[in-house]
Amino acid sequence: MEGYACIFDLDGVIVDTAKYHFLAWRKLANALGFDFTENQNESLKGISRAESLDIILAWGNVELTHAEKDEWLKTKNNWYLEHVLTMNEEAILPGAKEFITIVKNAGFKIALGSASKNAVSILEKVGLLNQFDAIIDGTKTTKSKPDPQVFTMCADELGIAYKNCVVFEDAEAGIEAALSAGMAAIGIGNKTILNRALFAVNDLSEMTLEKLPFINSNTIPH
Ligand code: B16
Ligand code: MG
Repeated sequence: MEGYACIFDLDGVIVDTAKYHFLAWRKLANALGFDFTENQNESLKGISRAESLDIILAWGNVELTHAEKDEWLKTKNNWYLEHVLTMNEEAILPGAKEFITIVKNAGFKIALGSASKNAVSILEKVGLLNQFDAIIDGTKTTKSKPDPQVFTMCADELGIAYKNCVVFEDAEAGIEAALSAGMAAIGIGNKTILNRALFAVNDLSEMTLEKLPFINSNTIPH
């Protein structure tokens, strides 16, 4: 039997850490004398920490040296981790744990494809670390979404053909990354923003095996 895989993004798909990123980035902006809105924060989803800082500094017309940026990146991450410390199993988004179990029981491989350098500690905090056959995160990638690298690395580690992978993503950049990899993409969240996805659901509680694009009588192992 040919292998198939589901690749999950972390922030916005498995856990709602976007609100903690927003709080920490906003604290940084305020410390530098400006502010930004939750709406602007939408465009930071799926974007790496360093690139997010550059975008935010441009919003505030603030220019910093490399050394200053490095300091702020550390400070922002420490503020972010203060929130991560409070996370437990209850922080898992609706349906995520259940759908992962359904997919695993159906015999498909599971991977995490996230831009976050904190992915492993977050999965550990919410008790999902041992669920994944492969974990590719911001500590392993050299290119950010919309580059397909994070997802092709997942498939390569699993030994699954790209066309047999489906990616679950809450960010436009992540949907683009999946499509560039030749994978199917299912959106989590706003159907209008994620209009390039195969379809979108509000959260994984709305997902069933039958909705997976590669499901037919030949793909379910007997
Ligand atoms: P960190 P994802 C992304 O996670 C977040 O959506 C994005 O806001 C964040 O800047 C990025 O991870 C890096 O996170 O600061 O923890 O390394 O959606 O790709 O799981
Ligand atoms: Mg995300």
